[in-house]
Amino acid sequence: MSYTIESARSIFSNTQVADAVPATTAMFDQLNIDDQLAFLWYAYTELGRTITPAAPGKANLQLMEGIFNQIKQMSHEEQTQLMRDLATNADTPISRSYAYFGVNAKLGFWWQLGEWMKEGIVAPMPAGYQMSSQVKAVLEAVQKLDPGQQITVLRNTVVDMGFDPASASKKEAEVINFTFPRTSQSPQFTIEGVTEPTVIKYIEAMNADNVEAAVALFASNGALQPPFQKPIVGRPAISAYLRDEGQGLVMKPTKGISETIEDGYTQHKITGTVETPWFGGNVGMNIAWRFLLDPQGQIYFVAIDLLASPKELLNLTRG
Ligand code: EQ3
Repeated sequence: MSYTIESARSIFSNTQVADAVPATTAMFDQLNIDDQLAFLWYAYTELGRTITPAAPGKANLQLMEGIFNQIKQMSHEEQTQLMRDLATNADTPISRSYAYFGVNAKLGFWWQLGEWMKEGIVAPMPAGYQMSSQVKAVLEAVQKLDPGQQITVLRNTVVDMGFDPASASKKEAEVINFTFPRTSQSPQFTIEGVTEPTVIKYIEAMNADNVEAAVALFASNGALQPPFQKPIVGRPAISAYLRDEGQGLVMKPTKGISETIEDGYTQHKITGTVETPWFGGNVGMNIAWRFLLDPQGQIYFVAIDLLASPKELLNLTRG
């Protein structure tokens, strides 16, 4: 039997992923625009407290200085309109620039606006604002999630903002990417039950921000499937994706299982936690990597899943 990317997606198919994340994001999408912005404010005032203060980085924020200067010169009404425009994907110059930010630049942009809202430099939440019952319902849904799932909901909302006329034609050079310098050495890890060198080299490369080394482990037609997304196929696309979203992550896999299947293919499921540079050790996301290696030991497919519960870290059966 030979594999297709589509058939590879169902290896270890009994893995329980955090479906509550897309469900809660869908609830958020139903809110009207002012309720969306209010929800984000309240969610952020709770979750934002655990953001590592150094995370956005002065050098990174400088990349957006031009836009920040424009925003600071706007009236509060104009600033509020800007935030609405971003959230409604309206076609405005700033909304277009935003679409060319990498994911972490988008988060950093909002982080700065949030700080300025606290200081009154950017329009704060109106005094006397009364939360609608819809906002309350989404906040309650978010409170039920584990912290790794909560920050994923928050991140998804920010990623979907801005006006992007042709995302497919985005060139890597045009994207503003943040970098997260590592303050400590690469984390040490041992994966109980897995000795496959490709898997170990992948984690080592990612923990050292060595995207080139990580991408070289993929077959030329290989694919990487991020949580709740479709597979990204081919080395150039995987490389662009990892440069944008894979930087500064600390991956701590702990357990796994390896199996030889047909025609020399092997499959490996490993579980553990992943930390983003935004929250550092304050939030450990429960993650599974499902690898399918071809007979040459190259990565034909890897799915990264955000798990439904910590119990899923122990689910290493084939399913
Ligand atoms: C200003 C305010 C508060 C109000 C305004 O009305 C609207 C908004 C939007 C506001 C601001 C909100 C802010 C500042 C929100 C900030 C949220 C942050 C910093 C969230 C960060 C989340 C990061 C996450 C969930 C990262 C997850 C990464 C993972 C799971 C990576 C996994 C990977 C692995 C393990 C691999 O092996 C390779 C690929 C991949 C990258 C997928």
